[in-house]
Amino acid sequence: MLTIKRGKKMYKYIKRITSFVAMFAVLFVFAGEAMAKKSKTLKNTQKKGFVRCGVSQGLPGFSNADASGNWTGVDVDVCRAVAAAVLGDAGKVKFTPLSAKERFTALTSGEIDILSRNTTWTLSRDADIGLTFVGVNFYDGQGFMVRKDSGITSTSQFKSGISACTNIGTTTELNMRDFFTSKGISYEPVAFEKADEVVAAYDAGRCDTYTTDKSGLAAQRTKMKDPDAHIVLPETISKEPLGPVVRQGDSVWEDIVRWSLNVMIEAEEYGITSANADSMKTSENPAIKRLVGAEGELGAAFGLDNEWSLRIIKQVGNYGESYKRNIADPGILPDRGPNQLWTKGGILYVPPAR
Ligand SMILES: N[C@@H](CCC(=O)N[C@@H](CS)C(=O)NCC(=O)O)C(=O)O
Repeated sequence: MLTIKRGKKMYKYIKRITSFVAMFAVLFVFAGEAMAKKSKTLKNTQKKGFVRCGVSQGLPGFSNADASGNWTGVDVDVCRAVAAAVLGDAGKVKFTPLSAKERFTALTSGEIDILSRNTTWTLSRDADIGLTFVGVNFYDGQGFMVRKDSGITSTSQFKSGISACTNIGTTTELNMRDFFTSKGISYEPVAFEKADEVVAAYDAGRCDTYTTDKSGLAAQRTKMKDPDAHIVLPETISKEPLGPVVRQGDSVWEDIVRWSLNVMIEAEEYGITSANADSMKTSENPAIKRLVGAEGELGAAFGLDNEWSLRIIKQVGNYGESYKRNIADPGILPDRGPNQLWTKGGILYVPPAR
């Protein structure tokens, strides 16, 4: 009797231990899988074979399509850099043109995976609406354009009753309100969703001033009937740090986009260009060797190979090359201003890729 009882107890004991072991084994496998799991966005991007990138509806120098639908610009280059890193080909990007008003919903709804469209990093955008800003690819500020023949050379000459053309769904609208309110000037906003409508309205004389990011003024001016008939006033009324944005919740994808941009900036800092990147593999400088994948394993943390950053530099170029090609050479903003490296008097400063 006693032996049977003892046997039953032992059986129960063994059963309990076995179920504990099984439970731990399952947990262990799940944890291991979770750690090895790639970013969901990265996985989907690799499955689709292209990066889904939201851009403007046409802003020369930043994101602009030519007659055959080829997109160029510094914002475009951020998406091309990610494509080079994760797909091996900077050309594998699908661009979705978006108005300022549409852009955030396109990202949060999953229509695009990167928003790279002259978008200002602000607290409420970063914190409130499911977005994460990954860095700054252009430091800007808001300005005003007027017709030369208005005789206005400074915003200090603005008077109540002034009409201002602008885009809806932008920080521009908000800054403009703050600016005029703080100066006690009553103004008439003339706002449109599409940037081309804003430019056309201003160009047709429907408002006294056109206000947006200074980069936007310089870019849109190229579309006007007589660009030389207008001036951009010297004052800058806001901070507009423009940068790429991703959806909240995929930190690996966020890191990939952040570091793709950082690689372009750091490559310029170390003098690595699309032309010399391969030869830099034998550099004496370990920081350079890491950036061109000849030392360290920087790609492993993202689930990428070790040549991801070399491909960015070879296929897209460093930040300076991108700026020159897209913004300086076409004469949009030849002077880099704050968008110069910190080592050359600007404020472009990225954490080290190591
Ligand atoms: N940086 C500001 C303004 C962005 C903006 O949309 N600006 C207009 C005026 S330059 C624009 O990009 N237009 C181009 C387009 O809509 O395609 C923001 O993030 O709200």
